[in-house]
Amino acid sequence: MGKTVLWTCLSLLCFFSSAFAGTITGHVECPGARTNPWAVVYVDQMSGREFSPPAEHALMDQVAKEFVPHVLPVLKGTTVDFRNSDPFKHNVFSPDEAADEFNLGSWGQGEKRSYTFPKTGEAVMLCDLHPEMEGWIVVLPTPYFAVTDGNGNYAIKDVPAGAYTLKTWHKKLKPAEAQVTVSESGESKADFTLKK
Ligand SMILES: [Cu+2]
Repeated sequence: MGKTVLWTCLSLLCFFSSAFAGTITGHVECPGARTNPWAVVYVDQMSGREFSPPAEHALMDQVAKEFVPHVLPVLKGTTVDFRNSDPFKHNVFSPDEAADEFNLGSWGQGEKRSYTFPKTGEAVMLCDLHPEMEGWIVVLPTPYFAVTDGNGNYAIKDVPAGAYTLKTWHKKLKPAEAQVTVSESGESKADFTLKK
């Protein structure tokens, strides 16, 4: 088989895999949220499918005594870089099981330390130098997830066609779920109203 044939096959494969993928969009209503509610919407475990974590690291920054972004969803096995962008020291630790109750230590401006999240679950990120700081890493079973924007809207792109359970995560509100069917083209919709 010549190179041209191989490239044609690869191109067709790319074409079909993108053709049979859709977008899930919707709105998440969060009682009490006046700005971005920072809700996560994700496709739950797909039967018989395991996903390789991305080679590229995710980033959680520390800027003006805040974890940025406030909520970072990642696929299980993803390595997150924790960067300090402030001109003073920060620490990162988590009391949660999903982060193996780590304490990464303290470091100065421009430096970063990394951690690979081995299991699904939520983990709060805290800084023992600034008790007001709080961020969240949400470790998920599939790469199909999104965080709500400032209006509570979300869009999960490139989801392969199929029927799935969609779930929500919010730091204070109860999880909700919905069944969704992604067609071979176009958009599926799922709105949620979360409860306390
Ligand atoms: Cu700090």
